[in-house]
Amino acid sequence: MSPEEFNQLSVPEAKKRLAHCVALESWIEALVAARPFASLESLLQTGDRLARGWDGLALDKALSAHPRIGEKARGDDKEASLSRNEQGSVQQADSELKQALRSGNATYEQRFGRVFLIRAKGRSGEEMLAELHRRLGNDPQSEQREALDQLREITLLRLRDTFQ
Ligand code: 2AL
Repeated sequence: MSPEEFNQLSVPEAKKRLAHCVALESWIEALVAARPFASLESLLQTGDRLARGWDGLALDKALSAHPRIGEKARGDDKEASLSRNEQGSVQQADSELKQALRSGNATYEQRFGRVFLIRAKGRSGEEMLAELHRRLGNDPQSEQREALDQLREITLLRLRDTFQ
């Protein structure tokens, strides 16, 4: 789809086309309401600006759509297949790395009360494990900020891919 096509869609249809980017109805609605877009760059910029307004509540809501790192997303919907693709590098990982991720995920969830979120695309399993260990040292406030940044990166990558 091109930005021009996106501009022309009905509101419900335009919302449907963005549904896989993030499980946050308010972000999708605001981006659809901000049409028309003169270019892909301005669309992405608006998506990014709107995502910078997310808070902890938004993070908890959006996490429902992100399986743990190392846990294969089930289902045949678009989000599950995007997630499998993003996490491709860990799906090939050896069992030692997978076990280390499982145990790190459990420690993280105990410490912060939510699933560890990281932009997986472009990162190896080892890199994600190192990030997981580093972020376990964060205080809750800095960690929430990092997780929100990662959610924004994942969403913007998915948004960009929607328009190619
Ligand atoms: C994910 C996911 O499914 N895709 C991605 O980039 N990160 N999950 C996660 N827990 O970080």
